[in-house]
Amino acid sequence: RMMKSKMSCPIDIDRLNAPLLEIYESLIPAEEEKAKQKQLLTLLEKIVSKEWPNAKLFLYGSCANSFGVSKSDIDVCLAIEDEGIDKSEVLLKLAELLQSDNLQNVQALTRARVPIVKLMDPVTGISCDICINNLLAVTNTKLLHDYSKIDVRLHQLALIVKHWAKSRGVNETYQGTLSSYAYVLMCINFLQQRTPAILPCLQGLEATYKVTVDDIECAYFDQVDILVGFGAPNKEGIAQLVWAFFNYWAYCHDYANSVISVRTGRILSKHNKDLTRRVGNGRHLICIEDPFDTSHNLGRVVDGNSIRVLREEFERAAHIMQFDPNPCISLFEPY
Ligand code: 3AT
Ligand code: MG
Repeated sequence: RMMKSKMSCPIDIDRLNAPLLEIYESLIPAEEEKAKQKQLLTLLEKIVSKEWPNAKLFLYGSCANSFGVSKSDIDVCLAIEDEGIDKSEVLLKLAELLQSDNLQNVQALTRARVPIVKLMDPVTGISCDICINNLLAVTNTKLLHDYSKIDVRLHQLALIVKHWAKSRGVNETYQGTLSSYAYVLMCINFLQQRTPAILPCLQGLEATYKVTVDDIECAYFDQVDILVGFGAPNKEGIAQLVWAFFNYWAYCHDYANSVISVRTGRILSKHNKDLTRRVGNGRHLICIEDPFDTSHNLGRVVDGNSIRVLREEFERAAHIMQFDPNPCISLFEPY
């Protein structure tokens, strides 16, 4: 594999700003979709409170972290008193209640890695996954949302990268490629690394928000309103950033030795991390540290075959951004 880290950005790259922004705008969900999500959440709250009066429902994932595109499913977390509950029993009971309230395609997946109930609401047409007490996901959702308020280029880059990943079939964790969550973390870390930096490291600043979830202390600076404008000294446009993002992952990233770390705002060396010692799975072909659960590598799903697929896709994208006369079409061509 040729290392082309010295590849320089095409001088006319800014011609792609307008068409990329047009694609970005088209990905943003309409206001009425938000209203429908609210409507479904209200219905679910009504159903749940009858059986579990003290339970709470939280939205998490792309419907709450701001990185949702139109027609996304929604992710809901049922927070319920932990003492002596059996998650499978709760899920089965929940499925029964949903079914009798006319929700469609209700399915309890009690043996999944993250056990959930799936459903489709025939009134709004929205599909939904409900998990139980996954409050770490609710907390990382807030972190991502807070990052998104600092500089709009994160929102632009992440929606474009997610759209690329979905179009190219590399957003499928069950096939060994990366989750949307992993791609957004890659975008955040990438913007933390620009010079001058476009994003700060929120976990490196004085903590204004602190919660302990599953024995993990989650703390960071969340008064992001005062950080708006942080990235202003950096004048890079979206086209240059998309070019640089793919160029980085195609030719510059040291897959064997580096860990992407939003927590520190840096790229760490694998040798200073416990990731390599984690039992049960020796493969760490790409390392993306979870910002709170730092023993968790979001790249652990990637195997010997899918790393090749991923890297070929990064190279394809970098090549298109460098040479293709019409990158905004080729980049998102279905695979
Ligand atoms: P889509 O728009 O649905 O593709 P999403 O942001 O909802 O993107 P996912 O469906 O991949 O992302 O995941 C839903 C949320 O679950 C995102 C994140 O808060 C949490 N999450 C996902 N994967 C992990 C993980 N491996 N570790 C911790 N939290 C995770
Ligand atoms: Mg989702």
